[in-house]
Amino acid sequence: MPLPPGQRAVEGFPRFGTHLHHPPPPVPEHPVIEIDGAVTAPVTLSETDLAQLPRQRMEADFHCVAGWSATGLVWEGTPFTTFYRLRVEPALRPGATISHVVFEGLDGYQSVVLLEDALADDVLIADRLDGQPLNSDHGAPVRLVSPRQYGFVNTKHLCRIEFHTSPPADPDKWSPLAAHRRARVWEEERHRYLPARVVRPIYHRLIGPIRALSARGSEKRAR
Ligand SMILES: Nc1nc2c(c(=O)[nH]1)N[C@H]1C(S)=C(S)[C@@H](COP(=O)(O)O)O[C@H]1N2
Ligand SMILES: [Mo]
Repeated sequence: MPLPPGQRAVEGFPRFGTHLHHPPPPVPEHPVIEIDGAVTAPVTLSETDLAQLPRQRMEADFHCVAGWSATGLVWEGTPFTTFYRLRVEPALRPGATISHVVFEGLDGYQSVVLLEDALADDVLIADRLDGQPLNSDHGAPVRLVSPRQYGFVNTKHLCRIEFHTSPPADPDKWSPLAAHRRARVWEEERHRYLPARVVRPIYHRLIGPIRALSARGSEKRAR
């Protein structure tokens, strides 16, 4: 499988992200996913509720916007489409047309995704990686996996999903690193306003420092 434009394969699968100076958030004793937004009433799904949904196993590469790719990962979980049809659609306010979805992690991290991208057939709410339960570096207890979108879409430690009928408030709007709203790796949609060839070398240079921070965050947990 060739890599998308501007990506380089790395050995293994590093822990990475913007909250890396912190250790990964502890997994609650009884993890839940809250469903909120354009619903008649918020819904809380337990692990048991999730476990009852159909499951899928998928091999995929993982592409970080900074330019590294981890290859041949095997994920298992519930397809997001299935989750949406079975658990979200019945709870929506009558007549609500969803356009955007906000995925939030236990560390406060958020990604905003177009519903149309979230409904792609390879998007999973994953709880296993390479045959093991997800560890805390990679998003325990569950994470979003959307392999055709850059890593930053793939929210780890998922605890809340909000469904919106218009673009949600955007804290990223004036950030110099404003992420692309679709973030499709094969279209190289890295930055919201700047062309990929401009940001590629800048992002590449961020990998080293960010990985150093990540290792510190993981050590803090181990201690
Ligand atoms: N909750 C949470 N999810 C997150 C992040 C984060 O900091 N916190 N970082 C994102 C980024 S930028 C990337 S590249 C991937 C990295 O996933 P990994 O740590 O499993 O390699 O997670 C994404 N999801
Ligand atoms: Mo990333």
